[in-house]
Amino acid sequence: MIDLRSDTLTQPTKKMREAIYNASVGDDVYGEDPTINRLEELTAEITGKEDALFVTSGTQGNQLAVLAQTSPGDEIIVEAESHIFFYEGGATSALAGVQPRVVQGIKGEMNPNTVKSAIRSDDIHFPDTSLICLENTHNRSGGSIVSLENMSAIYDIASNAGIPVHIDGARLFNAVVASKRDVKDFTQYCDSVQICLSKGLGSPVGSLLAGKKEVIQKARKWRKRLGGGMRQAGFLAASGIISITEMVDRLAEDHEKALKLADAIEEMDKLTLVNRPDTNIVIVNTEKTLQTNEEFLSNLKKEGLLAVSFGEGQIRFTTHYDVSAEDIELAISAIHRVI
Ligand code: TLP
Repeated sequence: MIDLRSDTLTQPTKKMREAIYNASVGDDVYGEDPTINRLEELTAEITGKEDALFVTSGTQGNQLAVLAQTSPGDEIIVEAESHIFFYEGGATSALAGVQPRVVQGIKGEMNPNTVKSAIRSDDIHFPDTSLICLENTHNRSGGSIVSLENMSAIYDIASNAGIPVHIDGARLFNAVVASKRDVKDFTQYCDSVQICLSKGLGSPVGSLLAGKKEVIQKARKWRKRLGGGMRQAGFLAASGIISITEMVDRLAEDHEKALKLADAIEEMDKLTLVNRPDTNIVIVNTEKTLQTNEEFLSNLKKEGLLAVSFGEGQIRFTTHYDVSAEDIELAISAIHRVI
């Protein structure tokens, strides 16, 4: 079975398994796990931030960023298709007690002027705008890269208003590799950033939240409150260190595989490419096949290919470490048979 449902499906590499086996560990709630400490230091260094925190998942990292930088009753600005708004079970409201102010973007980019006018003025009727969230790459826009120009313009507006900016950088390294830039070129335009180790970077578990010391200190307390204070979790961090030191450059291969798939789909009469992939996600409109998503996915499965529904009439294919260039050829043949 060729599994293009998500890049979360990667299995840890042999080197990761060895590092996990050999990791030196300690009780991280006491701050005594040397492998976690190393991973957090490394992340702070790479992102140019004062401190970093190892967390269980991307969702936890995003939610800790919200919890650490807002108060109940505040408003946060989020893009309409962002993971924080779309896929995190309403957690910003359920946990932090903030309400989302939704701005529709184009390919994940919010218009800076729209963001500016969404910031609340000082009025007794209004909530306080306390955080602006960006997502890069932007998942529901097909892994599109939010440009540095867009980030910089929003960050300027936010800074002038005294509002912090958080990046959901679950796939920030994909943006870094595809645009041949440095991580700090992106993270200079935020106050906190969440990066997933368990997507294209191949680790089994874990994300990192980086930011100012005081923000990370608050996030650490919130992580504990939420039961996320893990003990000898250096076993997981050991794999994470391999992810950020050895698995980044190879993301370019995932991008090539996505382009190859997109090129083939573009030639198919009954399918329409929703996006030319910037990175590793290909979204396809299947309406002309007259198959429901359920039918289309089940027919793909019969042909040995897995994908996911991305709204009725749309299917997402995500490339990753565990699919080879030959698998992409097989996937293309499977799609041909289904349409
Ligand atoms: N995305 C998953 C699903 O939840 C949709 C996927 O398969 O793409 N931010 C972004 C941009 C993400 O895409 C995801 C996961 C997360 C945050 C959450 O990460 P986890 O799953 O570790 O909580």
